[in-house]
Amino acid sequence: MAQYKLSYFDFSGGRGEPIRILFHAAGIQFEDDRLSFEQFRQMRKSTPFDSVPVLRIDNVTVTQSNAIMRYLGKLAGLYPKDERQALYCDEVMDAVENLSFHIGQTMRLEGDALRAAREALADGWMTTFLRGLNGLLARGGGAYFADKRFTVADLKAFFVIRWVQSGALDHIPKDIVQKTAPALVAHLARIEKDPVVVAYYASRP
Ligand SMILES: N[C@@H](CCC(=O)N[C@@H](CS)C(=O)NCC(=O)O)C(=O)O
Repeated sequence: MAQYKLSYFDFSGGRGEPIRILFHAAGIQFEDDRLSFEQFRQMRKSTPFDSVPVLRIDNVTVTQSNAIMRYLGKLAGLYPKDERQALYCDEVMDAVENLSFHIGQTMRLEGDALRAAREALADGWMTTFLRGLNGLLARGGGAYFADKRFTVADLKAFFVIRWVQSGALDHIPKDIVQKTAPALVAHLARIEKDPVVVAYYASRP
């Protein structure tokens, strides 16, 4: 049996937490290597793309959160077998990754530069993204993005939408999701209560 080690920051969000949940859903044991920012600073140059998450499978290093999620989603039965539904799933995941990239570009800014960048993001690309994602949810039937059931796409969207509306991102209005894409707020509540998510947190100390 393969040995898995996932390296990511020690918090319940971002690109790493959905991967942890999928390991649990697939019933696969893994080493949960939770990094402090100092540990990340020391190890980042040894990663293929200067970033985490990094997954080690035996002695092989793999990156890219969406690719890892698809791999585990297939093992957990949470990725569509139907090609068209898989396409819808991938579309959501790539769009979310795009938003994460845009937010990431603002993370090291401070003061007026941070305010200007975040306000421009909120009024511009983030609003476009939220409208688009709202549309993809409607296309999926309103409850889930693809396959009329919980898939890796719902998990990917959940963590970034929760982050956006948490108020943790300075200068991003807390009500931006509610105002722009109310169906995504209902989606958050649905995914938070999904048995896959609930079972993972129930398994944690
Ligand atoms: N496309 C990559 C992006 C990875 C990425 O940017 N990860 C962030 C953390 S969530 C990171 O390591 N950032 C390093 C930095 O901002 O210095 C993926 O999906 O895994």
